[in-house]
Amino acid sequence: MPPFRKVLVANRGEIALRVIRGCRELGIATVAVFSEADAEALHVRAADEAYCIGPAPSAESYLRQDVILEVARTAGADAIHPGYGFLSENAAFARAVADAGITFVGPPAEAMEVMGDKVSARQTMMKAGVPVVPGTTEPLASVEEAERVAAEIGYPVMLKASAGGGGKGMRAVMEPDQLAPALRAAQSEARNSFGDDRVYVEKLVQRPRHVEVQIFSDTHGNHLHLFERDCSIQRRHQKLVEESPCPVLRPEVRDAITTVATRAAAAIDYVGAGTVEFLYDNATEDFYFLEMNTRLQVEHPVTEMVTGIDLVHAQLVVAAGEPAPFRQEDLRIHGHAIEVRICAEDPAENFRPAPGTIAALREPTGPGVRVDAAWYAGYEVPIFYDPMLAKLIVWGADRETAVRRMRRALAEFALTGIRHNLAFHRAVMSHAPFIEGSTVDTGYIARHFGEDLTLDEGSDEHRDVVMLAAAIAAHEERKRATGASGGENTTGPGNAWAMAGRLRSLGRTR
Ligand code: MV4
Repeated sequence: MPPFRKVLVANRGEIALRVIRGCRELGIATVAVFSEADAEALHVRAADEAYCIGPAPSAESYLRQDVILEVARTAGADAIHPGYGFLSENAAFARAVADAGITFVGPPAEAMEVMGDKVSARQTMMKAGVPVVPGTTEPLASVEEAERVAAEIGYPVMLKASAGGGGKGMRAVMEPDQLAPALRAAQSEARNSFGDDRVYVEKLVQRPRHVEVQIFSDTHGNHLHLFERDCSIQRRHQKLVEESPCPVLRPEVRDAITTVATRAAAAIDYVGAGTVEFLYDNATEDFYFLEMNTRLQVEHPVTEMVTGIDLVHAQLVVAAGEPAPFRQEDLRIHGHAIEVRICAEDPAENFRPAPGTIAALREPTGPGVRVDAAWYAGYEVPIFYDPMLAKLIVWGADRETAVRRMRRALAEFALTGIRHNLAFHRAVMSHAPFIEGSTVDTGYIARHFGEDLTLDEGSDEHRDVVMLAAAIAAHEERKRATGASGGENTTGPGNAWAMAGRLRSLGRTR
């Protein structure tokens, strides 16, 4: 018996398609919503029903709570799955959905509110015995107070905006005479960015990893975890590479951090899939609560690959009031998984978003490879939304195998017509410090690729060769599909690979 008869997926792109697939596998009918810019999107084609909810800008479509609720009523949806981003952590929307007698596939609105406010999140965690970075939660009232508190904590310290997020309004202060100017700078940035200049101070965790724990709770008081993910490779606070398990976590530390994460879930009567984020100190093995995300995350496939659990199936089952479809004692980490986020960004232009139309596309497949994407040759990448188009996830019996497999999959990937960051990911997967793994921390990209990371796309001959082969293959496939005349198919897909090999060898002889 499916957990629901019909589910509206209030999202777009790869996550909308991923949720639609999960529903279909459980025998649940699906309703897609789309903006005018997404009329030709794959998630629209994949759903059983689809409704246009407004013009391209998110504020006029994917964030229009009233319109989405109206579609849910009209279509007779029993539940709404929000995906990530958009309305996924909007407490008012979660309440409005429940008030309409429709199930919101996610946590209670109260849990979103507690975790949505940095101060209440920190206070709730401290009460629950979850380690937080030593420092204050109350905003600093004066430079004198800042100097006193910083001296108590001990330098170096980190100034943070109370209304902040994603690194805005943050200043590291290495010694006392830098504090006053740094405080003024942090307050000014916070005022300009959030209209709120409150700033507090914490002990600086130097060269931290971003380690997060996948948690999963049901309405029967079960608060479970599905181990951790290391998401330290970020650029301007945007994750680019994620992996599980974290390459340096010892079993005792894994037990401690996952126990603390499930304690955090229990403390707020959590329900559904969530993530507790920590700063992990490479030097001391200490970890400190950063924030809790009350939604399914972009990088959830990494956890699915090492645990064998389908997190969307589990979300739907638990949202229907059933117990979690797995027990903690049955969960294990099997092997190692890595995910890279493929974005329509121009590496030669400091990775600014670079939409366009996909000309040819060849996704890698083969053992241990998964691509979560909602694109096709001819797809016009809209300018209105996040530039992340797809995720390439690989699984291997151990980390070395997973890295080798990621290199193989990235080499097979062909994507022409738009600028993208595949070359960056290929560089990381061939980069000794990443392969060795123990020195990776949140400063990895800045340290090895420079603050303003740009790559010379043209330097990747191999990519061009594979692109050429894929474009020829796509041309041949179109010719065959249209029944165009032409002798023996001499450059079909298989031959394109052979051609790529020949061209590659030419490349090597140059
Ligand atoms: C820190 C920190 C070091 N020490 N707090 C960045 C954004 C926000 N989520 C918290 N962040 C940090 N807080 C203390 N006390 C270093 C960072 C940080 C970071 C954290 C996680 C992932 C990527 C990061 C990149 C730069 C800085």
